[in-house]
Amino acid sequence: MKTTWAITRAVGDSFPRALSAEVPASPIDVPRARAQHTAYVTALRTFGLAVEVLPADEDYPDGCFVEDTALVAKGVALVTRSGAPSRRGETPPVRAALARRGLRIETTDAPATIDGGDCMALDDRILVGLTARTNEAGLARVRAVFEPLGLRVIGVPVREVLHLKCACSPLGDGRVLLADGALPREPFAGLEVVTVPPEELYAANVLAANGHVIVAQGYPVTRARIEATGLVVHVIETTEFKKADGSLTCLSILG
Ligand code: CIR
Repeated sequence: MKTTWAITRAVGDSFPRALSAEVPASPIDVPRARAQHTAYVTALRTFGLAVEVLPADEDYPDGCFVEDTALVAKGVALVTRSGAPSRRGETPPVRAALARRGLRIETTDAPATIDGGDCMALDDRILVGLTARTNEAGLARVRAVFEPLGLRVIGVPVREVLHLKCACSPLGDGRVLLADGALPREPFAGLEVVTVPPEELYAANVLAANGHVIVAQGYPVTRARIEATGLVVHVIETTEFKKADGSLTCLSILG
């Protein structure tokens, strides 16, 4: 299915205070993060997408990781309630942008928690990672919203990584990229799987749309395996987002 738009959110001056599991070896360089974000937005535009860049809100250092705020499929946007309490205020401008696009808006209430990075929407199913950020009540909320629309919703236990999509991401047309050995294989049944070797785990998160794929710089095996499928690969530096446990899908919501 053709992707026509993307919502992104600018990198704020407060980005160095973003959540991260470990203190990075060097602090986040905001101008460099902005240059990397601009390269990402520019690439999305060359894929034929209308890209909206929402302004940063300095109260929310993680706001550029806009993927976590909503799950979009079949004309519906489920606005999430992050498992990270400091991120729960990020949703209002994203919700408004999604409503302007004519999507039906659904919401998430306590005790459910969902991070969009735990949700992988494919043509026939949505995989939902059960993590420290997304709980069983969150999975039940995804089921309640999307199963009536004909999508299968499958819970996937996730260990070792922050979000489901740290270990897998859609490539389009029934293909997925999957870190070797990181997740159970049953939820991926019927899909063409391209594997990522363990030493390139970070590269398992790519952003795909309309036959194009953005891959993080520095992961040659993954890049070659994706190129071998015939998809057009664009390589982008993501060093500053990696310092805050982010990568490529997390920087946009697509529809
Ligand atoms: C966080 O811990 O929430 C952010 N620092 C990183 C979120 C990355 N999001 C994503 O991969 N979907």
